[in-house]
Amino acid sequence: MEHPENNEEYKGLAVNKGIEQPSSVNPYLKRKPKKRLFTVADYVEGIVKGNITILSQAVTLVESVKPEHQSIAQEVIEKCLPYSGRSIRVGISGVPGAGKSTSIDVFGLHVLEKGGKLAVLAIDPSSERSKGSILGDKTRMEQLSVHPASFIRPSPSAGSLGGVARKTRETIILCEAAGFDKIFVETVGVGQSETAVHSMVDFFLLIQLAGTGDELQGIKRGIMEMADGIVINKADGSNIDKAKLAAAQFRNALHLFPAPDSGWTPKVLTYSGFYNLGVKEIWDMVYEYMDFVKANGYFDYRRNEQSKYWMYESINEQLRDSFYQNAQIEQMLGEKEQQVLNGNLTSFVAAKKLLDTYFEELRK
Ligand SMILES: Nc1nc2c(ncn2[C@@H]2O[C@H](COP(=O)(O)OP(=O)(O)O)[C@@H](O)[C@H]2O)c(=O)[nH]1
Ligand SMILES: [Mg+2]
Repeated sequence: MEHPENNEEYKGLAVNKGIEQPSSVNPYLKRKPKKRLFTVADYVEGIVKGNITILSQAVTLVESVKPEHQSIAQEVIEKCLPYSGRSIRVGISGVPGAGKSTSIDVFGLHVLEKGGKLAVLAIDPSSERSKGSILGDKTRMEQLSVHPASFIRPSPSAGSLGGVARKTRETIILCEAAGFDKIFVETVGVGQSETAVHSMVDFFLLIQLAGTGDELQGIKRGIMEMADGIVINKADGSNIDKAKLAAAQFRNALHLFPAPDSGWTPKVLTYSGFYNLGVKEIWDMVYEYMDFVKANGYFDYRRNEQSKYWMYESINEQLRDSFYQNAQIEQMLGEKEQQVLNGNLTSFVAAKKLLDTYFEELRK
């Protein structure tokens, strides 16, 4: 018996034979085609036409660690190169709280008054940990973030500073190809990231604060030497005199440094990002600098030097990756490290053994 419930003993109950259930997926429904991956040509065409969606997607590929994404990205970058380079690139640095985000908002609106398009990028080697401490707060870039001529992209979170910086530099190329003629690169004013930003911009703007009386302390000499302009923010309210004093101190300190290769004398200005005071003067300075270095040839010289620098950086990065990702090396590394720590091997010999093994592996 098919259904035991249909037994005589159960009165007033009849269970019918069931029917076959249709598949839960409608067989007549056409399967949605998989999201089509753009070809290199699609990306390049979209970027050159200024399509922001495609630009964003291409930047995502640049930031991706997947080899198949990287290979498309590299081709796209190469094809975009002829359309790139026609922009002014400004690095903006300052310690957290200096007012970078607030300032970039007003700086951005100021430079866009004359037309054109602005891309704001960032280099933040800590962003993986902090989930994007800079440019994370688009709220402080209230006006710029909704401006139709702006493109704001937080720092790629790629681990090593070198990797993050390379990706930002490649993103600059894509943005320029998409018609962005003004590029800001923001970075936190601590440590090595300034060097990275300096190596990809035409003008390096350092935002400083007044107030402690000995402003110059704690500012790394190297960072000051990189600056083409130093601007003291928050020169408003009762802080104006302190800001002016700080500016005088910076001017004096700058005299102690050797004259920069550009022949340009770095300027020190005070301003208030919050109250939008002195912002025009800052950008007059930047444009004056651009005219100056374009006239004396330093503009092209610096860009060429940067290209050279990035070639060597890329070689170093790829060699390092190839070495550390080698299976044999990965296996040996811990053991050699231990031997060095135990005093059984000198650092130099350990390194040599690892490198010898690596080169042998390559020959296989
Ligand atoms: N008084 C004054 N405060 C400012 C000025 N610019 C920024 N701030 C304040 O300083 C704090 C840090 O600013 P923010 O732009 O987030 O700095 P960031 O960390 O360098 O990006 C915020 O509370 C701002 O409101 C300014 O020009 N004057
Ligand atoms: Mg900020």
